[in-house]
Amino acid sequence: MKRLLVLGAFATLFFTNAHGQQKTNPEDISKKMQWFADAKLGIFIHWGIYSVNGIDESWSFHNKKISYPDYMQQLKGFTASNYDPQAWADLIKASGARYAVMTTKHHDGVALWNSKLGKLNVATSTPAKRDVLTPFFAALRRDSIKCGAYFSLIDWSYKDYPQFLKDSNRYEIKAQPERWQRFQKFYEGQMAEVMNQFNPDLWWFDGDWEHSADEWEAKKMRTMLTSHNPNTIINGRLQGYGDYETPEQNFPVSRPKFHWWELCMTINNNWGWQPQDTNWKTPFEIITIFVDAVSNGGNLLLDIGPKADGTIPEEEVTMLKELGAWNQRNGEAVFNTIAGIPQGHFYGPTTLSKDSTTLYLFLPAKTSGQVMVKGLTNKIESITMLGSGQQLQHKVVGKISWSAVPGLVFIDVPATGQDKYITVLKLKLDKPVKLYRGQGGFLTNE
Ligand code: FHN
Repeated sequence: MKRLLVLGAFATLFFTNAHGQQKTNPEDISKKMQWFADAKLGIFIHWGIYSVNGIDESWSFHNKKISYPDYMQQLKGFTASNYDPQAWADLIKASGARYAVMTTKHHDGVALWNSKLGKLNVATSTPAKRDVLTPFFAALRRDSIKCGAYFSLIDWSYKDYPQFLKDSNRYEIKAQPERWQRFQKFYEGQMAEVMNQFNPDLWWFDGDWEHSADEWEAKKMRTMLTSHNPNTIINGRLQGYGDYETPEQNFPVSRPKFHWWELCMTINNNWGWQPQDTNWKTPFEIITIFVDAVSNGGNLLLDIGPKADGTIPEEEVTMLKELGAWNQRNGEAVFNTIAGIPQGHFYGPTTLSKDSTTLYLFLPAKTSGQVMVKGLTNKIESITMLGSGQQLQHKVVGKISWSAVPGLVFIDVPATGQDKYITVLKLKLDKPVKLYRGQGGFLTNE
C-alpha cells in the first residue's frame, strides 16, 4: 500500500492508498500528535494464548504449522498466574518509554478483555478468568504512561470472517455480503467495547491489508474513535485513515517522508514469547537503532512478549532496564527533541533541541581522539559529554578568510567518561543551527 503524505499549512494529512483513491483527512492533527512526537519511545506488548506453547502468534495456525484445534487448545494454558500489571507498568516506566501498546486482540480473535460479543476471550475461556487489560491500562495511567491499544482488524477465528487458513477462505464477500455485514457489526462492536472501556490514547490497528478501506468502513471507524476522543491518535494501518506510519522490523536508511512515524521492532526475532528464539539484540544494538530512528524524526516501539503466566522474560527485563539507565544518562538528547541535521555533516545520528540552538551528536562507537562536524556556520559556545559532564575542547580547521564556507569542527573526545553504550556530545550553539550545504567550489563564495 502506498501512502502519499502531504502536509498542508495546518498538517492536513492526505493519503493515497493502494487503489489510488485520495482521501483527505481535514483534521488539524499536529497538536494532538505533539505528545507522540515528543515521546520517542514506546513499549509494545504481544501477549496471548500463543505464549502457552511459545509459537507464532496467530500465524502458526494460519500458515498450518499447527492445526487450528491444537492452536486453540492453548486457551487451557493461559493462566496469567504471575501477572502483575503494576510491575509491568513500572518496568515500562523505568525503560524511559512514554507510551505502551498492548495487544487487545490478535488475528486469532482471542480478546484480552471480557468482551460481551462472544466467548473467545481470556476472561471467559481461559484459566486466567479475568480481563487482563483493565488493570494494565490503570497501572500505566498511574505511571503517567500513555495507553495504546493494538487491535487486529483480521479475525481468523470468527465464523463470519472470510479468511481463515492461508489456503482456505470461508466465503467471498460478493457472494455472501450479509455474512460480511455480520462480521462488520461484530468487529465494530468489539472496537467500541475497547473504546468505551479503555479510552486509548493511541490505536494501533493491524491486519488492514486483507480488506479495503470501504470494506473495513475505515472512515466511519476513524470518525467513531475521534468523536469519542478527539485527542486519540491512530496508526497508519487503517487503510489510509491513520495519522502516522509504522515501518516494521525494517530499518529506514533515508529519512521517511511521513511527518510522524514509528519503527516497531522485536528484541529477539519474535513478537510473542518463543523460548527457542535466543537471538537477542544487545543493549548497544537496541540503543543504536533507537537513536537512529529518533535522529530521523521517528519513534521506536520496542516489543516484549510475556509468558502465559504473565512473567516477562529475564532478557527483556534486563534490556528495558539497560535502556532506561541509558535514557537516564542521555535522555535530554532524545525526549522532546526534533530530528537532527541532514546526513553528511556528522558521521553519526544527531538530534536538535526544539529551538535548534543545541545540537546533540551520538558517537556511533567508542572513540578516542577527534570527531568532525562539517558545514556548521554557527559559533559553538560549549561542548559537554552527557553523563560524565566533561567539557570538551574543539578547533575549527580550514576556514579560509575570503570564503563564506565554514571550516571543519574537530572535537577532542577523551577516552575516559564515555558512555557504556552510546556517548552523546551536547553542542550549545550561538543561535539556531545554520548549515552550509554547498558543494565547496573555489575562488567563489559558492
Ligand atoms: O501480523 C502481525 C504480526 O503478527 C505482528 O503483530 C506485527 C507487529 O507489528 N504486525 C503484523 C505483521 O505486520
